Amino acid sequence: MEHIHWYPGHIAKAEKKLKEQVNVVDVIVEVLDARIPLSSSYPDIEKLIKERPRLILLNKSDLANAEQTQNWVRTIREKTNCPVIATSAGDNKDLSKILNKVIELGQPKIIKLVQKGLLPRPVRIMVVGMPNVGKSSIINKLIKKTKAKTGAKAGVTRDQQWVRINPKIDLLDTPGIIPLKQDDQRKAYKLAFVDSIGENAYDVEAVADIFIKDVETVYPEHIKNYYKLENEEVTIENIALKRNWIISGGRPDTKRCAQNILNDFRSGRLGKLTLDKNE
Ligand SMILES: Nc1nc2c(ncn2[C@@H]2O[C@H](COP(=O)(O)OP(=O)(O)OP(=O)(O)O)[C@@H](O)[C@H]2O)c(=O)[nH]1
Ligand SMILES: [Mg+2]
Repeated sequence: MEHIHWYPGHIAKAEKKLKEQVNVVDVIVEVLDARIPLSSSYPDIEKLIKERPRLILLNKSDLANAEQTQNWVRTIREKTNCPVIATSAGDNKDLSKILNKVIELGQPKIIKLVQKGLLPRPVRIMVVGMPNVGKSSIINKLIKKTKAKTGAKAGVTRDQQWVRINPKIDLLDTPGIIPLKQDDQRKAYKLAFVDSIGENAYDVEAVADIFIKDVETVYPEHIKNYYKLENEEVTIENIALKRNWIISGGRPDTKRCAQNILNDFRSGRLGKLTLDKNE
């Protein structure tokens, strides 16, 4: 398997900034990608956020398998003891749930302040998560304006300030980016599937190759049926030939095909697929 690698310098910088942000908030809203709830999570999150209360969102649930999302909500809730909500950017029904939960999670801190003789204040929250999981979209939803920049590519957000989203909640308007670690290549591949890793860190054909194999494992025949393969083996070459994507010499255009397959998945055209198995 070809290695996916990125720059350690960026990781150290991201970690330092995240620590500074965490220091000034009471409650953390951790955003995971519902299609890969495990691979988009960070094993050391509790240490990273210094054991602050945490609300976990399984975002992009509109792109994930609904039944699997419900299973994952339950599993993660049991495993972490944190509240977990499935969300999607295009749906506002989850907004009041998110607001109520963060107020509830922040209460013990505010009560403590009051016991110390200080005045009560709004709960301070921030959104954290890996690149491209939908942090800015969630912040926009909380602020109710399209103020924080959203973008299709990884690593779009910069600079920060507080935004009062209601009398009880202050939001840090810049999300915390959880650094990717290089030690788990299986995870790295899954993060590449959902476009959480910049494309210069990997070979698109290698990633698409693992992608179709993973999908066939979790959803047998899905790739085969979607790309209308018959008796051919499920490979990028065969999909390219089927689509008539040919380069000079009659060879399949595997590069174009690989990019297209990943785009089909990322846009949801390929269907609602959850690629982390919940066992
Ligand atoms: N289908 C779907 N798309 C979403 C959802 N949330 C975000 N997106 C899209 O995913 C892409 C990334 O969303 P952002 O909100 O910019 O993600 P981010 O975590 O802030 O990304 P970075 O700032 O790059 O780390 C954008 O194209 C969004 O429109 C969702 O729930 N469902
Ligand atoms: Mg962003």
